[in-house]
Amino acid sequence: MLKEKAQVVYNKELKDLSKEEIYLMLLDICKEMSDDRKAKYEDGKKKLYYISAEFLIGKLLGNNLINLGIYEDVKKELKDVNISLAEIEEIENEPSLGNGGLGRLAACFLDSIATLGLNGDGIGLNYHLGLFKQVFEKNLQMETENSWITEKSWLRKQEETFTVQFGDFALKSVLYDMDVVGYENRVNSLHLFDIEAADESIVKDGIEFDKSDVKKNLTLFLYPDDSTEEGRLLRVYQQYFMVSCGAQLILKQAKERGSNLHDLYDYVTVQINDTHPSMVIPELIRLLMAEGIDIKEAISIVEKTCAYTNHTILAEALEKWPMSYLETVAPAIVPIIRVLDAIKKAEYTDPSMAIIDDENRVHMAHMDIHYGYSVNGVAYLHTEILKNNELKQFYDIYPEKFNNKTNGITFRRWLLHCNPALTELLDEQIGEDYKKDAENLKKLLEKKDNDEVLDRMLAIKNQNKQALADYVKETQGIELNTNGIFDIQVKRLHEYKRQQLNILYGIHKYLEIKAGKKPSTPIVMIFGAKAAPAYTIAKDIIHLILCMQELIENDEEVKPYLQIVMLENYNVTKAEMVIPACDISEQISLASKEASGTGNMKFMLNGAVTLGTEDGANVEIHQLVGDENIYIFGEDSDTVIARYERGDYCSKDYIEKSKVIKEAVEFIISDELMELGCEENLTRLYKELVGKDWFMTFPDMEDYIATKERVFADYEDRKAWAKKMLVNTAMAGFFSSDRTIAEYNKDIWNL
Ligand code: 26V
Repeated sequence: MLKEKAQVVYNKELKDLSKEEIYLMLLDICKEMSDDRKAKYEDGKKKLYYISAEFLIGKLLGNNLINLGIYEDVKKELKDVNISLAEIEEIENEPSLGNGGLGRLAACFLDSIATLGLNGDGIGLNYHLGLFKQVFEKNLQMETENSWITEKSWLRKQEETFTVQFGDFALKSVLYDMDVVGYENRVNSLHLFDIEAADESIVKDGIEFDKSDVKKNLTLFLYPDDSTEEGRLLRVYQQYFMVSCGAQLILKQAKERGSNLHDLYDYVTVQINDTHPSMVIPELIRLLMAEGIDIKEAISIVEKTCAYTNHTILAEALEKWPMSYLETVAPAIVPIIRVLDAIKKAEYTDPSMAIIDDENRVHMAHMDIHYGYSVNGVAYLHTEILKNNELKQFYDIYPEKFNNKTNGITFRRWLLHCNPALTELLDEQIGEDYKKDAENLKKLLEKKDNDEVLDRMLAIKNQNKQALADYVKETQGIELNTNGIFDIQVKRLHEYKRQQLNILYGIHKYLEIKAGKKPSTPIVMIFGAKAAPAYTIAKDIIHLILCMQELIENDEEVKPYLQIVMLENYNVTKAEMVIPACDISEQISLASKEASGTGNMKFMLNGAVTLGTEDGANVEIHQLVGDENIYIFGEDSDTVIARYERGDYCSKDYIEKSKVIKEAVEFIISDELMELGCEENLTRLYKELVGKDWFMTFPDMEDYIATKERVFADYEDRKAWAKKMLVNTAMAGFFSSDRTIAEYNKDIWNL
């Protein structure tokens, strides 16, 4: 196939093409094949629109080749002329359209929607620079722009344009579509809206730019810094632009499928991914009114069309926009929001349920819950906390709206693509039907006492560790000790995720080794995390990790036993390297705070054993694998929630009570670290932990240390460890996003 194409396109032999030429040729082949597939599938009557500020899709070439069913053929044809497909895949820039779990979930969902043959598209924005690129300088995180769009890419420019009217001006949209290729199934679209005049040249110095120049900056960055009013306004401009374009597209397509708009809910369902797209509710109402439908009917149509997913209980992450912002950005929907608010205020007097509060702020989640037909959390525990605590007042009046949809991940990317060796072993041992129905992974349990299978699982893990080590050596010049146990925490940096707890353990271990107590197996602690540019304490935690990395790197006494390494610019591409190489998956959030987590599922699938709190989807992992195959520590969510309610947490009490905690915390401001790091940052972090510690690092710390010692001791028995690995992989089927999407469809979308 490639040979002929090389002749036609470049008039060259395949072996003589450059990597770039091969990449572009494969891009074309994929597009042609997905066009053929698109023509084969019917649209049906009802269509889902998954609307989201983020789609963290990762590189697409490998994934699309797999889903088109030609990955192995292409790989072989290239190998025959001595070209590695992996090297071709490296050419592609990773799209920078997301931040973390929320955006990656949206990407996994699109893959599963198409794979299950459902008619459902994504709607989002085409950020030119997306999320910043992280670079380390002097042990500090610096941010630079991440320009990812190339002349030829997966983006396909469409003819369709819409106009969005803001308060003082209007902007015309440009639409780019990307194909979403299902695994041996239909092809859907990800619609990414943009503006023609987006101007990357206004970005100066790192990621600084004029936040007020909306006509040029609207689609430059994902989550522009919101520490200033102009930054916050820009976020609202982005959100309104996204939902207005989306709503216009939705209505246009619904009419094309035969809707008269009075019956919109028979033709359309809109899944609102967190609150960033919440303005789609009043915008749809507005557009229906513009079509001659009266407001009462328009509201009742939209109420049956929109469904909302909540992804966090953190108060600071639940969006509340001042009414004045909406008056500036989207004055046309302000009167509608006032009506929506008035209707509910007349019915419910509880001020905690108001859409517009007494400070004249609009609570986006409240609007979603009142006017959506479904509200779901993303893991069992999370949904329970929403129902019984955070959103209890809403659950009391709308119990029928609340439902749980435990998150999932696509096995195409997180097993088939990232771990071909494990995939091959599975194919050989249990057949390939797990690829279509992930529950079949359970067949692997029958091999639990098969020494050959266990040895091969260990060998594959070692091979993946070596591959990661090679990559880290090449990209960061650091040599990982592949004889060590790889203990990994990769995720956005946030205090509730408690990277600080992990690095305090690192300090504790360092001090122990210094005092002569050496671990039998070397410990390789790996971190990867970006901190929001304005999140000072998160950046200080990165600083501490990097200082510890440097301290140990230069300490020949400690280095053979302990390594601390922070990967620069952690992203989907790096995740695909890191996850298959992991022995211990750190999922140590403060119980009740991590809505679900999805990294935990990826690690489990790839045979890592979880060390975690009873939080988010860890609870379900625990249930599936049993006590023997997971390490649970720390206080449970009820205890934590009760302590927040009492408001009597005092970190000093814990620090003073425990020698190990005190020594580790004091080390943050030790001479050794002050010499390597910035006094200001280290002191600030120290004071934060000693004086406040809002996310309660210390009540769990002694248990964390003790549990980790147990993990390391158990790791010494490799055969027993391999069994834990096997059980984790075998039981991961539940976390396939195909299962999650089938549930969304059955309970919410009814496509
Ligand atoms: C947003 C913000 C924004 C402002 C300041 C602090 C802050 C903290 C957290 C967030 C998170 C927003 C929503 C989100 O990304 N949630 C994640 O969604 C994943 C997919 O459902 C889930 O696995 C993660 O547990 C959850 O944190």
